[in-house]
Amino acid sequence: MDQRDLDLWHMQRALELAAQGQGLVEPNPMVGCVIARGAEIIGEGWHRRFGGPHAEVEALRIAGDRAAGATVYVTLEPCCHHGKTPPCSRALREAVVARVVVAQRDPFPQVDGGGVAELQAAGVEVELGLREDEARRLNAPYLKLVGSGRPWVIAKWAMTLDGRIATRAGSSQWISGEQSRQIVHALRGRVDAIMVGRETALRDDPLLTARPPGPRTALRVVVDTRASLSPQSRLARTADQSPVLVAAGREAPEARRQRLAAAGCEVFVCQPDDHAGRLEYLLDELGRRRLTNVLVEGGGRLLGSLFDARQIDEVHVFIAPKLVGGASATSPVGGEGIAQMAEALALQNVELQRVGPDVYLHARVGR
Ligand code: AOF
Ligand code: ZN
Repeated sequence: MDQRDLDLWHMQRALELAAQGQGLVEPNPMVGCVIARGAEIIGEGWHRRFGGPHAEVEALRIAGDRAAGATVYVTLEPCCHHGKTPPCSRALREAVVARVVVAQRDPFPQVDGGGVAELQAAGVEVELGLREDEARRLNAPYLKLVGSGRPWVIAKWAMTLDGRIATRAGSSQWISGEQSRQIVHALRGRVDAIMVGRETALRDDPLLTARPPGPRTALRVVVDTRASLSPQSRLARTADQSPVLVAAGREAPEARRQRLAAAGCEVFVCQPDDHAGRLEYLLDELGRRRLTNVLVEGGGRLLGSLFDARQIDEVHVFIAPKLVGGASATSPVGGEGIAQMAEALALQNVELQRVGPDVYLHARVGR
């Protein structure tokens, strides 16, 4: 293996390590680190949980004195700020490593090139950009939050082969099979918020919790302009166990707001007068709270509004081999939609899988 292949190989390993932090580190990025002498790995680590040691520190601890003169592979630029832990750039300098290979720059304002600059100033050879696309894909939600102040929006739906999320009479349980629903629960267990529209909350009376629980407990959000969620709903009745936010509009009657607040829900008023404006206002607020991933579970109206506002970043779709027909049966994404096929949202990184009787497709929205 020549040096370039060796570099790619070790960075691949660092990316795999980083991915193990998913659901545990947010709103921090996932970061993995490998320390090597030639082909031999002498230390590795990853950022395991929010507030915990950074990947480089873990890997340096294992490598010990052998880190001197070694090459460090890290999926994100080493930090140079005093956060919850001392700067990694300093730890690397003190370990007198010879070379640091970085997949991508950290746009976090307190780092943003400073980590690389500090290492170079200390005479460490730095290479930036190896497997950068993969690193960016892995941390796309973190990058979006740091860059735009808004969370990464994941749309999820289950539909029949003829593209319906309910029959003409509104019956929707169940479309997908048991194994598909387990995947949804795993998704719920790693995101920061789970969002539905008012109609879905009313019709399905969902709990929106992960069963079994995952690494994090999501904030449950109902987009409910008139604050019409019933205090008797399963969401409101469990608000003391896991939080519920009702995203209302200014026109929501005061009595309803108070009733929901008394039931333990947080009522958040989205100020704008138009639906699209209110949604963006809500996403900004979720971003301010450092929520990184938001899972939107429908219904068609909410997903349509998000689609029209170009706010969907990723889709997870379960297609059941069933037909229900009916011109009035709901389809997954409503809203205005687009007129010309050439304007369709193009999906990238499409992954397909068979799950029990269903087909599971997930993909990113191209930008
Ligand atoms: C690294 N290695 O493994 C990670 C980094 O809250 P703190 O102190 O953990 O700092 C969070 C910031 O540190 C985060 O926003 C990102 O810029 C960087 N994360 N940096 O060198 C790591 N997790
Ligand atoms: Zn660090």
